Amino acid sequence: MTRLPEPLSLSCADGSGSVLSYGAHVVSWAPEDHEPVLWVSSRSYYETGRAVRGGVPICFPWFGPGRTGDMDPAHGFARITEWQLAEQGEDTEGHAYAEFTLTPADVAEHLRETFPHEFEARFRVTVGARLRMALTVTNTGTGTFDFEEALHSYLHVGDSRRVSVTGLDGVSYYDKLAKEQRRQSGELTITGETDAVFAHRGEVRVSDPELGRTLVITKEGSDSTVVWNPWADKSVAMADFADDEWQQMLCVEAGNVMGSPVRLAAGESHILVQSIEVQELTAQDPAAHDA
Ligand code: TA6
Repeated sequence: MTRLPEPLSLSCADGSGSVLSYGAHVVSWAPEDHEPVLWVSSRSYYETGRAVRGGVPICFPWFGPGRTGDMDPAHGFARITEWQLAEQGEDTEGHAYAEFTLTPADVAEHLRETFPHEFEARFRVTVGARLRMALTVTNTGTGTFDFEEALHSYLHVGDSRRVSVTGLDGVSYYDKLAKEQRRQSGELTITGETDAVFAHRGEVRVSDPELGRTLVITKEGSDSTVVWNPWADKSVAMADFADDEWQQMLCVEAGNVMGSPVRLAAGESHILVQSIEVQELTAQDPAAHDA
């Protein structure tokens, strides 16, 4: 295993961030004059062959163990493969961006065999007052293939026990812990290990009374919203996760996973976008929860 090089810095007047070419993995972002919005574990590995624990891992071409339940590595090979930096610079709105590509030629042969299709994945990250991430997958072959994908965003929160997640009221979800379908009622609060895949295309708001802010997560081209917090026991079981760090993070992921894979015929493309903005906490946001 080799230690990863320093990430590429992206900075402009309204915000700054950084991204590794390894996994095209965004590892930091904050609007100007704000606390970091993305979280990375103090115990994260920074070496080839392992995923960085935090930021925004790109899950592709499958999610978790895949729909067969036996795929390896977890969440696919994209986040543990070196992507090619295609371009970087400032866009017409003065925001800093970088764009990476991944094709089968970049993937280790033993991993390439797990997904025997011709594709190009292109990931563009744009930082400013808003973080915008766009993952475009193109079928460059002659057949049709299905894939799963997710932008597995680790958000930095002041205390996960006090946040309130809105935008999911009435939405059906699969509870991966209880292994059953359920329906969300009202705001979602974190009161234990939480691992839920919502059939959901809209906006999610994470109100954080500890940090006095609301994170607004919007998306395009996504039928699945995943919410994950490992809570105490699972954090202790993960070597790359300090025991109490579950209190400072919450994953809200935009994707197309499990029952909602993407199908591409030859020559077709699909784009998945997740954007994150920071707003001050308002009186309309749910009240704080006692920790
Ligand atoms: O997105 C939630 C999840 O699928 C959880 O089940 C948990 O496994 C998490 O991803 C982290 O996965 P990782 O492979 O990065 O440890």
